[in-house]
Amino acid sequence: MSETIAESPAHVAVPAVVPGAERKGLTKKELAADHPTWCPGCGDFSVLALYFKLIEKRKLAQEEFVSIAGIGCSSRFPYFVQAHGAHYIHGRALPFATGISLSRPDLHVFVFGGDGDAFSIGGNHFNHTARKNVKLSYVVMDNWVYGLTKKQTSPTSPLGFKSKTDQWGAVDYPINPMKQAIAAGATFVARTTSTNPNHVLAMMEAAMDHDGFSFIECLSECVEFYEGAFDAANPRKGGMFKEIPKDHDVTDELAAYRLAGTDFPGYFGIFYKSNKPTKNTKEADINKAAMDKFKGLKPWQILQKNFDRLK
Ligand SMILES: Cc1ncc(C[n+]2csc(CCOP(=O)(O)OP(=O)(O)O)c2C)c(N)n1
Ligand code: SF4
Ligand SMILES: [Mg+2]
Repeated sequence: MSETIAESPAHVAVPAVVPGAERKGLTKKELAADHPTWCPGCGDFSVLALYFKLIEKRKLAQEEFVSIAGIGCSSRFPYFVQAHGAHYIHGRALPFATGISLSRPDLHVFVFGGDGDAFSIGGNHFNHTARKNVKLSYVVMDNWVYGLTKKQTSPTSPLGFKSKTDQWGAVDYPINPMKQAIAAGATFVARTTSTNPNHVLAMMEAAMDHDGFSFIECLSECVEFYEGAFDAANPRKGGMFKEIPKDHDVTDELAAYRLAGTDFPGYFGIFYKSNKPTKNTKEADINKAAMDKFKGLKPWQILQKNFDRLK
């Protein structure tokens, strides 16, 4: 009998399954699906490479995690991961991922996307997923522009940014993702930049280990439509990478808010972290109580009980 469970296309490496053998962690080669279609030099490559590293390092098996995204260059992410995932509707990745998180608490749910996806069309979903404290990790690859649709102003574009929608320069005040996440109720709020791989990996690990809604803003340069946007945060380009001071109390919401108000390039690291019961655990309790109440009944009897109650 063949030792592989499925025939796979030649370019996709599926690990052989040997009955009784100890599971080996996935390798980068096994995790890589299609060749990424991003422009050469795009910051998103680095985020993908570090995600592979995270899966490899934490020895996650394919059936233990899922990668979800909305629409945008950054949101193409799940296409490039040989595992479970979905490239969903623009701005709607979080509600879709919420359903997965609530119904499959055994999975690590990772969501990826861009600043437009997260804060424009998906702005409300961002706030509500944060306040509900759904257990999932959300990495926003912030390039301060709409990349896929070729240079429109995004909610994080700085004032004066010239784009196809602001020919004379952006006039609308940008949002501050750290402040927005903290104010919305996110229980893990961090900031990193794709040009610092060790830091990105450390933030992803901490986010994955957090029991709640963990949010990371990862600066990720769009070399095509906003070249040099983050040079000031990159020591190799003469900029500064300043980590959050060691004495910062991550449970102090006001201190986190104050740090988030520092002018660009600002600070990098974990701004805020708190432990609050998740929507997952609260609903699991409710579900269990309901199941106990209807124990031994057939589905139609449960329905009948509900109909009777509505009479
Ligand atoms: C409902 C809907 N509205 C608009 C679009 C067009 N659209 C696709 S991606 C995108 C913005 C993507 O920007 P961002 O999320 O920042 O991702 P990036 O491409 O910069 O990584 C827009 C407006 C769409 N696909 N669906
Ligand atoms: S357009 Fe920008 S964000 Fe999109 S792949 Fe190219 S460099 Fe990356
Ligand atoms: Mg963008």
